[in-house]
Amino acid sequence: MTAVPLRRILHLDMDAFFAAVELLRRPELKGKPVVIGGRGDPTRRGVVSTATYEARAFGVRSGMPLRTALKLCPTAVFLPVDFAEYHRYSGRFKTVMRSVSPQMEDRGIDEAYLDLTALDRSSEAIAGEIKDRIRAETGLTCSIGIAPNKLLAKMASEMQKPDGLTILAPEDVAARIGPLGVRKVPGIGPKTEARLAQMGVQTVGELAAVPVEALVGQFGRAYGVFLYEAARGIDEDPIVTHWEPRQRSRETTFQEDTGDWQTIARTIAALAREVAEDLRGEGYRARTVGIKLRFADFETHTREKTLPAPVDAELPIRKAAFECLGRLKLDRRVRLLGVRVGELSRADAT
Ligand code: TTP
Ligand code: MG
Repeated sequence: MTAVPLRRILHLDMDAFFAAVELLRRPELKGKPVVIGGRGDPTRRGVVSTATYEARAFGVRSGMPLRTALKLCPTAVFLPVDFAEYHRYSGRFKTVMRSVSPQMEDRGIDEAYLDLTALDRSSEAIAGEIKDRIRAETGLTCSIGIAPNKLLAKMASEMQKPDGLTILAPEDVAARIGPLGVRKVPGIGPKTEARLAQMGVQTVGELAAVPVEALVGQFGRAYGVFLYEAARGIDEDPIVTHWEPRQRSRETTFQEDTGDWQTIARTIAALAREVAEDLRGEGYRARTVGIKLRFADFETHTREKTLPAPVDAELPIRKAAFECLGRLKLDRRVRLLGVRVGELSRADAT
């Protein structure tokens, strides 16, 4: 058996995010119950996106109808959702995180993971710096959890909201998560909670006492094993630093400049095939195909074609590349050729 290296994962979650952003431009509302949702009119249809902690004290929760929130807290101020503004702030706190380590996993508008394993500063120092810089650059607070994996880090960031910092050392895990209700485990929702309750299981510690066979029998193999491991704080999910590429290209510089049409044609075909393989390997399709051609004197030309529909097959990409090539006058020796595809979309998107 190979030893799994101990990781250090940080999870950051912004506090009352949409509401906190709204308070930045309406500081007079600080300390008051404020509810963000829909068009901000509680007499019309819409649900609560989030609420300040003052409004939560009245029982207001994300996802409930605005009307219900109004009944629970008639004195609350209701404001409409302004996604564009929240996205701007989301970009800012993630820029701070990425500057600490590029090993960041974006988990949506108000949370992200960061892999600290390779950093040689203490968890406290890193968390302190991130909090200070986010506060300085946005005026917002966040809660941070640091633990040996993503599952535990996310549970830790919830433990001391708002403006919290919770560091779970491996030896503390059982004692810290055992007493929590099973709903505190990311991946356990209300239905699983209810089924576990029927089995007499309310806490993570009680879940950890259930044999894996019993969980697999109840919930199926994949989810049963997930529950078994989660109850022990086991999670090997890696950080996924995925980002959506906008284009893919391949190019090649000839060892010697060439004026030979056969060589140029063969090269374009080979580059088109490589680009198509890249696309399929990464699960994307492209809507545009272009070529780049640099002559021996470094004069560089590009041509691009937009396809009627996104493609990831070699043939349409090669055809389009040759069409582009046909639109260039090959009157000098060529130094470099490239094929580029753009306007990428996920191949699995409909
Ligand atoms: P959360 O992080 O769940 O909530 P929060 O940031 O408002 O509060 P907390 O301090 O407890 O983290 O969600 C982040 C944002 O996502 C939240 O501000 C609004 C939005 N959201 C919805 O629009 N609908 C929902 O049901 C939830 C849960 C969140
Ligand atoms: Mg949040």
